Amino acid sequence: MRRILFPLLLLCTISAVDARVLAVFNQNNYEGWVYDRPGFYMDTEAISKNKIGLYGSCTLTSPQLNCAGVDTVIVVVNESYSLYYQNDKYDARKGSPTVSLIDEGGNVVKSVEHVFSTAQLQRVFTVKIDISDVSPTMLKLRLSCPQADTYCALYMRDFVVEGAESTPPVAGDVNGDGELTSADVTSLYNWLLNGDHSAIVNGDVNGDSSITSNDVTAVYNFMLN
Ligand SMILES: [Ca+2]
Ligand SMILES: [Ca+2]
Repeated sequence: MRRILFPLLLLCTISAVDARVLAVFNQNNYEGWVYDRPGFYMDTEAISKNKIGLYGSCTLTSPQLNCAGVDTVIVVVNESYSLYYQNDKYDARKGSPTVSLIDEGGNVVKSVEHVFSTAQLQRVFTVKIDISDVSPTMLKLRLSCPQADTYCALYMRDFVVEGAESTPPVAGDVNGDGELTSADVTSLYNWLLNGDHSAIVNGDVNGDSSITSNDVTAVYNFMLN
């Protein structure tokens, strides 16, 4: 059963060598995302039926992303709409959302503010964050809008977080740390025996679209050759 749980992940890691999918947020895939709106509770069922609104102090935070080997995190928002009340005091661009990457301790390691241009409305947009100089590989993505005196709101329903790699993957590098070692075998065993996929980035070593003991054999073959 476990062998078929990752068809999407496997397809992504195989077909997109230079950019793999790190996380997806849409109506069918919102597990692990945390919507934080003080004084307001929105459960996952509600998230599945609504666009996520960001304004004031609201944030939307991704599950942990394994960014090993990733040089650029790319957020591709496929459907959104934004509201501005622009006047002499409030500037649309300054009120546009912020995209941040945070480490396991909750610290912001990278941040891109004002991701919109001066356009009043952008339904589709892309944000790229260079993390080539960032040490931690386990990161979370956080979307937020400026606090307080801005009149801005962003509503989203569908976006993808991708990781672009500048270096080609190492054959048999299951855990994505850029090296072929016994840790890659351990990563596969942790999945096959315990269902722990936290250290698997490219588990389908032999390219048959499933993760099985044959991939352990494939890793050993790469080690021997
Ligand atoms: Ca490795
Ligand atoms: Ca396989």
